[in-house]
Amino acid sequence: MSQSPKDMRSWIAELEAASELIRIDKPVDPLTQMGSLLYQSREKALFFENLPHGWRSLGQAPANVRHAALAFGATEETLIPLVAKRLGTLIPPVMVKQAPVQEVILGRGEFDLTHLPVHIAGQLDGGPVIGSGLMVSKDPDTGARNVSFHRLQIKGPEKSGILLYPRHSWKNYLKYQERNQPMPVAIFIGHHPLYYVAAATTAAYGQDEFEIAGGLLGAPVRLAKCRTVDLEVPAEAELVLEGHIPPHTREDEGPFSEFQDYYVTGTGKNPIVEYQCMTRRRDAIFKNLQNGSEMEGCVFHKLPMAATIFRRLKDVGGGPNLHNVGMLPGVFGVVIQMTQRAYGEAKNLLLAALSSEYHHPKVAIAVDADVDIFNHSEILWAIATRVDPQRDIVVIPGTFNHAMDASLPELGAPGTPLWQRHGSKVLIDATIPPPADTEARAAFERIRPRNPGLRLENFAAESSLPLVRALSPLFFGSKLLR
Ligand SMILES: Cc1cc2nc3c(=O)[nH]c(=O)nc-3n(C[C@H](O)[C@H](O)[C@H](O)COP(=O)(O)O)c2cc1C
Ligand SMILES: [Mn+2]
Repeated sequence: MSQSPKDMRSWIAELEAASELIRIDKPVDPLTQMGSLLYQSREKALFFENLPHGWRSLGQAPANVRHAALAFGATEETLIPLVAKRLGTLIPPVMVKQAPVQEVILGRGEFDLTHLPVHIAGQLDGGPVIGSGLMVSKDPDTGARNVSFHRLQIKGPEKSGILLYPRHSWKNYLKYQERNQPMPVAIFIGHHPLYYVAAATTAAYGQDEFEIAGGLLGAPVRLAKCRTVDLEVPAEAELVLEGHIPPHTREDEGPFSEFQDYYVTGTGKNPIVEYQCMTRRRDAIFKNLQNGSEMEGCVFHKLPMAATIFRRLKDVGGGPNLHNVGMLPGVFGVVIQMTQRAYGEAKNLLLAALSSEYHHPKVAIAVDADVDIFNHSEILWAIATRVDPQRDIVVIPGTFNHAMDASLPELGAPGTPLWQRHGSKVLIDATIPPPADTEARAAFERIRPRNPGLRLENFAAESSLPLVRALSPLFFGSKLLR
């Protein structure tokens, strides 16, 4: 283990060593070109080396679950149980005096947000949006810290819009607004992905996400005091914006390429951020983060959500036989992989999964251990072949749903305390009878070939071997053959 703390530079090196990083040395225009390149790169991270104003930037890192597993030293299958376990450990941060992120300190008039390589992701986006900013704010009553993601639409050299979804930072903001005071904020950009996972974790109100980050990292987060606000930021971040969100001010914000793969939700009259200071490393690297279904933003949405729900479910009914939890594309669906101990147990877990820290889950599906939850056609197969709709599908009407679910009726508007969607939820139990009921379970025994260990390449003609080898991950990737 190296002594130096994990940061975005160690992450870039790790990606490159794993052949997961593509360097781009040709000039790229963030406003017209970068979004398209990020959108295409679902397999590899991109490192832009030639951006306007001399900037370099990292994007699509993690591009997928394989990259996320690399960041945690896990595999696709062990990732969620491992993160769930680490979420149970909180390590308080430590304060440091020397902070690389404060090598350069720029006051009002000395920095210009429009010179950052902030990109426009989608065709209908309202403008360039910082998607990689993690905002630190405090509860003015208790001083408790909160760290969370917020889209920041650039509106001028020292000003951005902000979407404050009704959760912890919004709650903090409403307290400041009540007092007619601006909310001081510090936004850090560019760090190791475990910081991003911690920021995307919704825990109890008042829980400092830097303690969560410490638990995920297995080491305390190193914090430095900000220069113009009474807040702390990670010393090894790449860049920090210090500012405040004025009370009552609302301006047009959005549309923006969002996590469900739509533009419109959240668009409206939203608060703004005014910045008075930028600090950064001398050779700071920017971080671009693109949203959209199954883009980098979704990896950060889904990973802590699945792990948090896993943590809740593992104790439902005194310890079920829970194997894994996965989120579906668009983030409103959750899949529980479990083996029921008794009839009806899956429904109990499904109810719990629909009512967690997170607003997103609307569709909850339970499947057995023999269903590969990383293969969505397997999940659809289980629904089609293991579900008696009148018995196994339950719709719960009149629930509180995620305010950015376009399929449900919207109440209130973004930027107001009434903003929500009032809709419904559905649970689908696609598990099979418990192992104790051997006879009933036997009807669902899956087909396996005789001699599953045989390998096609040992039988194919010499001339066909290259073809067989090229396709072998497809032939032998099936978990049923293992
Ligand atoms: C990629 C990504 C983008 C997000 N963008 C926003 C956003 O623009 N506004 C917002 O309020 N929450 C956004 N979130 C959600 C929250 O930051 C996140 O879920 C976090 O848990 C909320 O923290 P809090 O509950 O401590 O306030 C985003 C999450 C991710 C993963
Ligand atoms: Mn929080």
